[in-house]
Amino acid sequence: MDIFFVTHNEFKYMEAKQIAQEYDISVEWFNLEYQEIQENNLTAIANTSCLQILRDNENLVDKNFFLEDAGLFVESLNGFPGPYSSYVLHTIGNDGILQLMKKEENRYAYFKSVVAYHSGGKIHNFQGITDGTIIHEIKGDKGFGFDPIFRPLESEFTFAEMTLKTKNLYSHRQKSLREMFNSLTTFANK
Ligand code: ITT
Repeated sequence: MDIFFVTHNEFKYMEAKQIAQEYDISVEWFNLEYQEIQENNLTAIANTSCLQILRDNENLVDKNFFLEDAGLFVESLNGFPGPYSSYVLHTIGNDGILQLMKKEENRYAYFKSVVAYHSGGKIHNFQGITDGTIIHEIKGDKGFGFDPIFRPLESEFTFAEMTLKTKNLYSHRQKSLREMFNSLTTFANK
């Protein structure tokens, strides 16, 4: 089974490729940077992006493809940056988040991932959440985005201290992707 992952983020693609291998699914990278609408809901953002991509890329209409939208939700910041994660990363960055939380004792946060999978004119959603902690200083140099400040509850390491394979044991993205791959393989075997 061949499916395309529409993303401009190579790290995301590499994570997906590694997981897909376990399911005998081949994921190809469709490297495209697309505009995301501003919305409070990741599923609505992902689905709107999917429809826009279909409208603007005729060559994808008869293809099976997915995109994925993720966000970091910090409890003490009332869920900020959440759906605005890209903007916040590019503006105040990890240092800015740490600064905002300098005196904060409640360090709980979660990452959420929502997949929009297109096949035969229909869109299907899958999601995954990973609970964790915002640590006090940047740790690790692997991965991308907020990886150096986020430590999943089940680990003593941040995502940025983990190899891709280890991040794929804990991440929000591996959960949403596994949901999708499980459903694709179940469907294909029926
Ligand atoms: P595409 O939209 O092209 O897929 P992106 O990097 O913009 O790639 P998102 O919109 O899903 O991906 O991500 C929103 C922000 O959250 C972005 O700044 C990411 O760097 C960050 N982010 C998403 N997943 C992450 C992860 O697993 N670890 C750390 N940061 C992450």
